[in-house]
Amino acid sequence: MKRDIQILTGQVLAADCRKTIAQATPRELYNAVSKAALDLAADAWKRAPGKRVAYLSAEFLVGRLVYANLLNMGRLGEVQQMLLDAGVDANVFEEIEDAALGNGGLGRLAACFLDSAATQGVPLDGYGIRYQYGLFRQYFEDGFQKETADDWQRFGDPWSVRREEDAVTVQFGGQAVRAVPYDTPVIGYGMKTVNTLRLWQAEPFQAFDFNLFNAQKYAAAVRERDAAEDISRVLYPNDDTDAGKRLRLKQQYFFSSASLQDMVRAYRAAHGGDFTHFADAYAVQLNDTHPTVAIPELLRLLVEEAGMRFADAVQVAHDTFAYTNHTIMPEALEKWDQKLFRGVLPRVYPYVKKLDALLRRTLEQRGVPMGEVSRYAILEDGMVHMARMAIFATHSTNGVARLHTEILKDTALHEWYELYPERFNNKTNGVTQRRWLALANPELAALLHDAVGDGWLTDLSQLKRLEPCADDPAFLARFMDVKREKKRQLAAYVEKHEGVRLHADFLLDVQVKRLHEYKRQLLNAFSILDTYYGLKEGRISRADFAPTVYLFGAKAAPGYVRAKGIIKYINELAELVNGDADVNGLMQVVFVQNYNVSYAEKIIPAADVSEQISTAGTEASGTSNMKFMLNGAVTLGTLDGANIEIAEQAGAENEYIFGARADEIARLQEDGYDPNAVLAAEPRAKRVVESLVDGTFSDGGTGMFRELYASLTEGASWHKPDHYFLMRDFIEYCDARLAVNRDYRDARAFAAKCVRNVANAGVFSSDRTILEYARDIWHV
Ligand code: KOT
Repeated sequence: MKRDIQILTGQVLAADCRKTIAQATPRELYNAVSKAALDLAADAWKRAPGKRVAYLSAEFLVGRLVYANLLNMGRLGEVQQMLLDAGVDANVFEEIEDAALGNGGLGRLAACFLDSAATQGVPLDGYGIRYQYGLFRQYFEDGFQKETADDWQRFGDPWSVRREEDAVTVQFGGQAVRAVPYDTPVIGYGMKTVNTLRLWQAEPFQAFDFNLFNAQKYAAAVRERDAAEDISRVLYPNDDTDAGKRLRLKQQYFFSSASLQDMVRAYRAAHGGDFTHFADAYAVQLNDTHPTVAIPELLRLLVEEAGMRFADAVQVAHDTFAYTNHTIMPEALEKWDQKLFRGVLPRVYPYVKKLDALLRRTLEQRGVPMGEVSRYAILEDGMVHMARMAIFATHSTNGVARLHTEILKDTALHEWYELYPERFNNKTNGVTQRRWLALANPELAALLHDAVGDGWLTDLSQLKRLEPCADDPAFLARFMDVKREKKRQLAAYVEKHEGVRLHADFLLDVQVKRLHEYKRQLLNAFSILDTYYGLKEGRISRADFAPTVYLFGAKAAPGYVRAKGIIKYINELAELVNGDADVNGLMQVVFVQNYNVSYAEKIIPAADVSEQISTAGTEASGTSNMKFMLNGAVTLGTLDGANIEIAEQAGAENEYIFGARADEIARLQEDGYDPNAVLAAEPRAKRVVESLVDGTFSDGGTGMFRELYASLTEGASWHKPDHYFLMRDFIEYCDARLAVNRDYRDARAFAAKCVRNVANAGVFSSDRTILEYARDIWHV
């Protein structure tokens, strides 16, 4: 019999705070509803027998769990009705902040995979770190980014269960810490499968030293505790770069070792002490190189605790592990100083050395010339090269979009592809339609329900049946109504949170993603400034121009000065444009603060245009591009990452593609590229770039704008001028943007393009991605 979540919630509230649903605070209600739901999921939260996948990731950017879990449990409507009956706003949980245990695409992908695996019945558990503080919260002060700590647990963490009995010990040189798992159920749609997200928290063995405390040496008394807790204190806020810091390596080993100990213990309990068939019980996926230290750790455990020979252990590791590469940015390829590594992990380092020696013997056997060995070696130039270890010691290396995998094979990892071509494979990323369509856009979901039914919730390819609707005026009218409503909702939210009245009747053009030079938010800003001048000076006809809101959301890594300079620049641009009555009816620039998963759920469904403008060959895949497509925005983008496959699926005539392709960029890098020649030949380009230094804008005396200017025109010690080719693509981008604007004026034709995007988004479900991993890599 279906139990009543209302009765359960009432019982929890009565027991915990002696209040009714109508009386409870949002936080009390959140905790009570979550606990009640957790209780209803308990029966389904059982480990099925058979091989399991462990997805090891330093980041799981799950966002807000309560609505998504209720949706998958089939309880969302019931809870909304319950709140309504009690006179409580159905959006009451909007106050509950996201669990932002990730930076961006890599962490959000892990969260989409959890949802898809549970929905598709793939036995996959996530393993990571229970950071006390997630990604910093961002606000603007005088247009500059400021950061504050993200204390996400202050609302409680009702979705997790602490499993004291499963704690393990992780040993660093002289320091031993306890790893305590907190388990969160991962509830598949329909609740047929409930998997587990197991996040480890670092704790001391002793809360404090009593003798020191009695001697009034308080700081010393809690030193051990602080040192242990520091390990899971905070998420490193870098996306696409690596810090190379001691504490970061400790984090990586902490969760890798704890997770493997967990698996080894379970294996031993089920199969005894013979570990030769470990790979039949577990497939372990390494989400980028962050958990790669798991490889020598498994070797150590197999040799020292299971008595296996090293060569046999290597075979087990090879069969167990697989590695996903998420970026070719050279600064993101992890390397650790050998001395640092050995100092932090003296018990593991010998197994790295043995792997390196085995690699060198293998290269010799395969006839690789001596002079080439240094390109492969794990231990080389005083560093431990993690990606090399990950490719050598696993059976699979995959890229995350077709172009990305081709670049890995042809250039970035070419030498490895020559050695092990059979290991390389592509798994184009995807996103979960439960969160990114059903939950974020119930209005569009209802329209789809009427047009093609609900099968798309677990089989997104069914959206293809929507294609004829692109020619149906009645359907297009309803689609446009939905867009209008989502813009209206977004405008209300933006007004509340930013104090800005967003034009809900304008074309909405959006770029939301981490702030990085290669993603080229600065190119976007330059083109907006060019449009501004064009409108003011009559080069662009005001009468023909569809009024546009340009919306940005992005966090910059706190130490990434250029990225912060770009944020300041865009905020200055916003002030100029929004403060000019002459263009107020035509343009608005808004940079929202603290862009995160929950903000994305509001912004993406309202967008008309999805800005995906990275330099071709730099964005491995992108995943927001897929979320926009699914919600019926057209892509204004370069042929980079998954944009290529998006244009292929939707038809290039339904997107706006511009700019140099990856091969041209590679050629320019080889043969030379001179942005100053573009500046000399193209006054419009010159004018917007000069705005960095000619007094148009102020960087508050920080020198940030002059440095950005120099990066474009002179380069720096570590790069040539304009190394992301903004000037190469500037005019083409402006032209493509004007083409979008022109086409938008035929509202119906534009809506038809949007609908064709929705209809062809089927392959970009993470359900498809996860089933490919299961079939080709994990064999489950
Ligand atoms: C690398 C090092 C540290 C932190 C994050 C990264 C990282 C993030 N590497 N790649 N990503 C993004 O991963 C997404 C999911 O595959 C891709 O869609 C996106 O293009 C990558 O930039």
